[in-house]
Amino acid sequence: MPQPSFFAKSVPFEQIDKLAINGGYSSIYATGEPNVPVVGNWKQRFCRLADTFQPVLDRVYNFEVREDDVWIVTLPKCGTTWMQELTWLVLNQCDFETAKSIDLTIRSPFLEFNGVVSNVPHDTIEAANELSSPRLIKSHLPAWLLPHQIWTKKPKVIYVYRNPKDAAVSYFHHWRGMVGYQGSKEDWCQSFIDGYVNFTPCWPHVLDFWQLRHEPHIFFTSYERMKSNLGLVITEVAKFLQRVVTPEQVLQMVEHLSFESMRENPACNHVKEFESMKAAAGREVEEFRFVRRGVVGSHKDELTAEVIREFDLWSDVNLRDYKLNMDDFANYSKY
Ligand code: PPS
Repeated sequence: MPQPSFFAKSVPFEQIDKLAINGGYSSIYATGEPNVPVVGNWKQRFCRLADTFQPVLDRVYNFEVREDDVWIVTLPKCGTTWMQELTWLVLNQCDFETAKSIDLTIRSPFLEFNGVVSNVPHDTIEAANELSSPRLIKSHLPAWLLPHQIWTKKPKVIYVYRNPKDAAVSYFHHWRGMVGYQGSKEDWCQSFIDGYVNFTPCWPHVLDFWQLRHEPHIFFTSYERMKSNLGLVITEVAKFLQRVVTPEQVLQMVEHLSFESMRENPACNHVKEFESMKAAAGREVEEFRFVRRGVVGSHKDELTAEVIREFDLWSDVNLRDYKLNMDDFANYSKY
């Protein structure tokens, strides 16, 4: 029997009772030293995940990577879908027709989705295995939980950062709409800060990719940059992937990728995932539009001053030793 690559320590129920819908959560640790450099002592690094992820993690870790894959890695709600659609178009000669007619989750699978929703027939790891090259694959896992071949075969990896206050607000709406969370926004934010929601803790996730940003196969950018100059980010992604996009195609993409267009585009609103989550939960959930608000700084009118202060303090504590602040991540450009 091969040794498992990870082990799980259960999170006591009292710590997650405000968050968990049902089932437990665990802190996942690596069994051996990861083959990618991580910030801090790898033995103390963990990632919090619902226990439904446990059957999926080794399958993900041992997933067969191809050199010409492109990976989109993010914390949840940081502009993943937006960047997936952008990158898919760059890789597929701006084939807008196919982009509109085939759900993005089919064109670009979410590798560990069966950890989020375990009792669905669609196996996203199998789907990713069967996809023809060049594949575009999404993951929210931290660097050291990703398929280990990423760090030897070195396919291109695009990492999108977003201000955690905005990401947490967006994640709250997602958790309510997609998963049926009934708790308060304040409890949700506290769980995010304390690192009890899937894929957290947040800052080590960001910092691992930040320290890799100069590697030729890593492209680090932000939701904030996409909002401030989408055309520029499109040309940078094309450069990174060594693909050609004409100025006219950039204009067409900017239109296709605008908030308004994507909001009205069923292929980009995770309709299939939403349906399978609803079916798996066997319950009604309130109307939820995935492409929701699309604003930089949305936390300002959605969080209280006290919660914002807590977030800022937490960021400061986590970034101080690295002499970094949130603008460093939001403004960074590889080129
Ligand atoms: S997920 O579930 O992790 O894959 O979510 P993710 O795609 O990372 O993030 C969803 C947020 O991205 C916003 N979004 C956009 N903003 C601006 N323009 C466009 N075209 C766009 N497409 C998606 C989406 O609205 C979510 O953010 P919030 O703040 O909730 O609006």
